[in-house]
Amino acid sequence: MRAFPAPCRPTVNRQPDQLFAQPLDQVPDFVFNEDVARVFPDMIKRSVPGYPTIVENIGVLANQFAQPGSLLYDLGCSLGAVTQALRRHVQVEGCRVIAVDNSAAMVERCREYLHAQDAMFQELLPVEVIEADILNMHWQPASLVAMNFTLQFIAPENRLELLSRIHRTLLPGGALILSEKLRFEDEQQHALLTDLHVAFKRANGYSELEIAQKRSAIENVMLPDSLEQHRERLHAAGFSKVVPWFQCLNFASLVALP
Ligand code: GEK
Repeated sequence: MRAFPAPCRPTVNRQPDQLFAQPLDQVPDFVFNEDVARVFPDMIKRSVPGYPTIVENIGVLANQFAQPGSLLYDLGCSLGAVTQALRRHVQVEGCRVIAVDNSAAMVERCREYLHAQDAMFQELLPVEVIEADILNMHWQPASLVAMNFTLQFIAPENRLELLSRIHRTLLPGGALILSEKLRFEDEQQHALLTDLHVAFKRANGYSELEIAQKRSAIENVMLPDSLEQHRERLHAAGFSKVVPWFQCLNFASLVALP
């Protein structure tokens, strides 16, 4: 069996996210720089409801779609959490992973963590970590593409073209796994789930100041769509079937079949 036991994962940096804890005169737009990369595991776990469940199950789902000798993409890999889940769960012969991110700080740490795994365990899926813009990269045929909370950072006018490109890259029988923060067309539903998400962050130790400053940093950078928009666009990109498999508050994950 290729998977390795969870308690033996290499220690991932667990520095607490305090990036917005002090009042800022002007809150700059959010960027995935070295400061963010340093606290990212703590930040994403305390900000995205269901994140650990989604990541782990992307590995489980991927094992259903991965084909022998094929390529698996982790697009917007950050520190490689999804790639590590692929390594834990995909047991199909001859697969390899390409993990892509355009943040140099993320890519550097991602490589460090994955190399540490390579040194500790044998027979892990081979991984290549590439620093590139997913809007401008060389594609190879793949049986699985995972985009875990990445599409929301792509300019809306580029999203359809990117999904069409992914559709063309997928082998028959493959899949795209797409996780995103959602907005809701029904105002009441949107307000309720937004309030509940704020409660989630508060319960995870973020102060009102941190929540407000982070919202202001991210609002021009991360632009969520509704589930209806995702469905329509995925169909327009050529996907025949769109199946939501997870939702927690305003965060969801879909499987799209070519
Ligand atoms: C996880 N998937 O832990 N090209 C490449 N990377 C990009 C681009 C782009 N054009 N735009 C943004 N990114 C990860 C979490 S985080 C989500 C993904 C979040 C990268 C960006 O640098 C960042 O690392 C990632 O997409 C989004 O499962 O922080 O909410």
